[in-house]
Amino acid sequence: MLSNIIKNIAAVLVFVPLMSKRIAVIQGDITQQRVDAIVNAANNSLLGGGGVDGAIHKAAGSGLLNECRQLKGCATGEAKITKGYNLPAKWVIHTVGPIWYGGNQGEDELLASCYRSCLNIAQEQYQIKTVAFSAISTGVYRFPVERAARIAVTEIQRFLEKNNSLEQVILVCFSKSAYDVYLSAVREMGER
Ligand code: AR6
Repeated sequence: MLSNIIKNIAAVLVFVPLMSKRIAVIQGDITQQRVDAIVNAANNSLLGGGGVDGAIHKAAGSGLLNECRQLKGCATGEAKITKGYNLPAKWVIHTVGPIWYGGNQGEDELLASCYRSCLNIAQEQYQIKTVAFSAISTGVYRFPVERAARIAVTEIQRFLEKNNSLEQVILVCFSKSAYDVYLSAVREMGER
């Protein structure tokens, strides 16, 4: 309980200085984010799993799984959208990141494609203004975190440069170590 309060205060303290920017990094639980859309790190079935996928399905309730069943899966690097059901977020964008096989199986391009697909869905189809991403592929799929963070920030920056409809993209990191890595990537690459 106390540790949760401390974590939330820490998240706010870190979040506030970055508020003026369109890319923010926070440490927290994506299921609790009050944004228009959250991005799930799903698998090809879209029928749930562990990690962030399991947490999102648990928090959203069975309506999410019912809608996911109609989608007939999703290819790696692509994305599909559903409603958010019991989540504070109105929408869930489900994307399937690549499994890391050492870097010679097109992993970088597939991960970049995940970010582009999600951002395209957000802006073209649903007029979403705020999107929170999980750290796609960096858990069970074992994508190296520093490399994943650079790809995420590069794609988000490229997109924001060309598109004005999205007001803010938040990178939600579960662990402090992931938070440090994604924040460094944002700072190193700087918002142009
Ligand atoms: N909020 C934010 N981030 C979280 C949360 C949460 N509640 N829970 C975990 N993470 P992973 P992947 C972080 O394994 O590597 C699933 O079974 C976690 O610490 O969830 O893309 C799917 O069904 C890590 O940094 O996703 C697939 O089979 C990040 O989310 C497979 O895992 C991603 O870790 C996808 O693997």
